[in-house]
Amino acid sequence: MTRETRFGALAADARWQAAWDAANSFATNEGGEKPKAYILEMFPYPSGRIHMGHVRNYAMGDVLARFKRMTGHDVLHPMGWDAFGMPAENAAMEKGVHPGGWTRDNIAAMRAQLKRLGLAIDWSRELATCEPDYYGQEQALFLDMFAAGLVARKESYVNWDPVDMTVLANEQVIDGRGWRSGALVEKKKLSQWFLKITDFADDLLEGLGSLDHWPDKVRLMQENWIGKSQGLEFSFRLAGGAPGFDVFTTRPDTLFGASFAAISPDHPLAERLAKDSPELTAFIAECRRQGTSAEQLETGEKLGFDTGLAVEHPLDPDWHLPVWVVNYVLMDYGTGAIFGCPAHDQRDLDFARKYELPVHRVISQPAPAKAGGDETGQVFHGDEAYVGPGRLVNSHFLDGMTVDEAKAAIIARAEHEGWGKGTTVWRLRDWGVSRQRYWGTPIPFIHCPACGLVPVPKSQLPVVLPEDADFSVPGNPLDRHPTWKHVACPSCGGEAVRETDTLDTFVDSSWYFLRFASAPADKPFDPEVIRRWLPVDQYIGGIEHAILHLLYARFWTRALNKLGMIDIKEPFASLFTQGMVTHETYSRAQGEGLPPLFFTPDEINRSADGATLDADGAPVTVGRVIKMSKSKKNVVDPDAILDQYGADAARWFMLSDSPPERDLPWSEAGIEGAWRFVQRLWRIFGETGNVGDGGEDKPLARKLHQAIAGVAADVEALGFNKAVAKIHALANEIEKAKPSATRAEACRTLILLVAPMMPHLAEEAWAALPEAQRSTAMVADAAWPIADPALLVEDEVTIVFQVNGKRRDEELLPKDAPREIVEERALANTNVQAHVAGATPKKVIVVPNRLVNIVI
Ligand code: ANZ
Ligand code: ZN
Repeated sequence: MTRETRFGALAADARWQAAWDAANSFATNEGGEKPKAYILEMFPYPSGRIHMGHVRNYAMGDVLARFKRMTGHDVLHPMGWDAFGMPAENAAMEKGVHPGGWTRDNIAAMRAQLKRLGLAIDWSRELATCEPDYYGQEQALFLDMFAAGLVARKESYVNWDPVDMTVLANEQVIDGRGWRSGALVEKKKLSQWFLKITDFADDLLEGLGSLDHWPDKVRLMQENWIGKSQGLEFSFRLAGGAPGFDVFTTRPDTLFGASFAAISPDHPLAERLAKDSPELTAFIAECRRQGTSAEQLETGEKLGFDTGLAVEHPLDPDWHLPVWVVNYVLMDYGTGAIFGCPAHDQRDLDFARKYELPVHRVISQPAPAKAGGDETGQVFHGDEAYVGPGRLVNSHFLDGMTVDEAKAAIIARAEHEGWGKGTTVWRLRDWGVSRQRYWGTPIPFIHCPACGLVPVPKSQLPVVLPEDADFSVPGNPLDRHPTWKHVACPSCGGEAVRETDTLDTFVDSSWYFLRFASAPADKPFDPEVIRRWLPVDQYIGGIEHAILHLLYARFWTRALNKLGMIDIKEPFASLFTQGMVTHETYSRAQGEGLPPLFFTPDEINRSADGATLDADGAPVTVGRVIKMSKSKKNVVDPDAILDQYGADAARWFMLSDSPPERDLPWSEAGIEGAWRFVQRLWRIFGETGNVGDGGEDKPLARKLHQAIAGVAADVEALGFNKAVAKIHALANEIEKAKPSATRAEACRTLILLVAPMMPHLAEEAWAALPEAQRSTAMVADAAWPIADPALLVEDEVTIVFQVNGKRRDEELLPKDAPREIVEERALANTNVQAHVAGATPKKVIVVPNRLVNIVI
């Protein structure tokens, strides 16, 4: 092969992608003997086109997968599609296309784009969750979970999105609005399917402790989401002695600071009282119209309705507290009722100030140092609740205790006197998986008027979605389909109807990593095969999945473990959350009341002092560097970049500039730089035959072997930008060095070092090597070079010479040289002598391998 002087990236990309395909290079070695490495990036939603965030995510995973192959692992590196969900159905409603056709077209387009990146993926394992061979097995698992008591059907208030006409999970309600439609969410009572994730609350919490290779931030977010709270549950009696209601508190220590009791608008007592009170009925309706997200309740306006009832304080029956119905008390947490202690709870304080209720301090507050003693006065001032530590005050027998001591004392007393008990409550709710949508996994149940709820027999799976559905009106097309839901009852044969709810798409992504490892036709997976591949060794994805997806996948893994289908409990041994790809924005104001008009980076001419629009040459406003998003038009299309620079430059840039967990600001200069470096490497690789006078170059050999070890360690730790820096440094050293056998060897080895990151360039350079210098036909199958340990240690070190603690010079000396020699060299140094000026040193301090300090 004659060697081009420039690397032709586009031709090389196509050539090697075809070669890997033809050789089946990245097929998983099922029954292999080597250690396994399961490398997984979160699978994409097939929205239509890949974006730079995908490129970054998949480039990272790919480097690791290729590196693992080179370092002697059987690698599983699959790809698939999280293919159910609303956007397909919206496209159906807006454009009249079928969700299935839309989705499959998108998959084809995105697959082609991903292939252009040259990913080392075992495409034979590709799956799409919208295909019956996948969701049918999910239905089978759902039935297994039902049989094991992990599925429940419950009446419950749900978040109803009136635009999408579907139920939303709490986490899909953002600021009281549907996450997708932006419509104000309403509360509605419906019979829903639930997965009993709360059965595993304790275990999911405890398991976090074992996830040493997960970011602390993600573990903390999960911990908060699970939300274990320990406290006291006790009952209030209505004044006069009639039975009242139970409350839950995490701060029983503040009981003497109570100033009211509050119940949720959904509390049975509120509903009972509302029967005789139109005002209360109206108030409750108003509360239901409001959002229910935690954030909204924390910061939104506090609303209350005084019922006129009162309860007895449990420690003093003559002390009566008014009972209010309050919007920030949720029915589905604790008992749906609280006592309010405004001095030490911000929500209660906001509420008390608004409705002019008493505010009593019961925890002393350390005063600022200059003001002297702690604040202990009973009347609490200001609008900021004190939630910090302190000793109990104004609290009878609790006075002087710490918060923890007082909690224990109250719980002991309540249990002794029989009016309350210590309890644990969880923030985690059972997972409502019902969606009133077409484009999802049909829930495999049948409602029979005679037999009730009947599971679809496994022999009748999959329950396949009907192709002909009508999307012309909102609502659930399955529900109004003329024939699909009408079936014979599997149990009595009578007329019955199918369940028309489909599963939340988070169910689809809760087990796909198992199906990648093993996908038999007749069952969800083969446990034997799973045993080999799971857990996933490295999972890589966005921080936006820190809570839900990861928690649900951890739950499914536990559920399947409980069913005896798998041995593990944690699906992802190591998790990495990568940063976003960002870009500045370009816009022009369009006048009052109108949103600004945004422009894409290619419509812009950017210079050091601003930016102009190519079309009219007039300036545009340069905005902040933010996540690339279609709405702000600050996107760079991966295809255009691949057309211009090829895959390797794009990959290299994605890996080089920022630590992978941080945001990566896209820049023209950055991709240009990557492109130039590709060409520079190509020239260096052309030097593999240039041995010059043939001699050995020890310093270069040392640099080379340090790079081999260093790049390996960095890639292993996902420190890609550091690995990139080391490769740059080695390239510089090679260019500086005179031709030699060592240099030729370094050029050859450098091909291997860049191979995981720039696989096309590496293949092209490898192929140009003489046969004898190639261990394998393709770099994709080559082994990572072995670093010579003897060359990893420096045998010379720089020793700093000081006189009276001031640095005067330095010299290169043999490592671990004897003290006398180091001292002698220091005293003989001319710069040192100039400062010693003939004086006799009082002392000579030698720090081995570091410095000599001459004290005169
Ligand atoms: C009295 C009190 C005094 C409280 C005080 C806090 C501070 P976490 O930690 O999140 O579990 N609470 C209990 N049930 C509630 C419900 N259904 N809706 C809204 N709030 C509820 O929160 C527990 C605290 O939140 C409980 O402790 C209760 O207020 C409130 F100085 O009781 B506390
Ligand atoms: Zn029946």
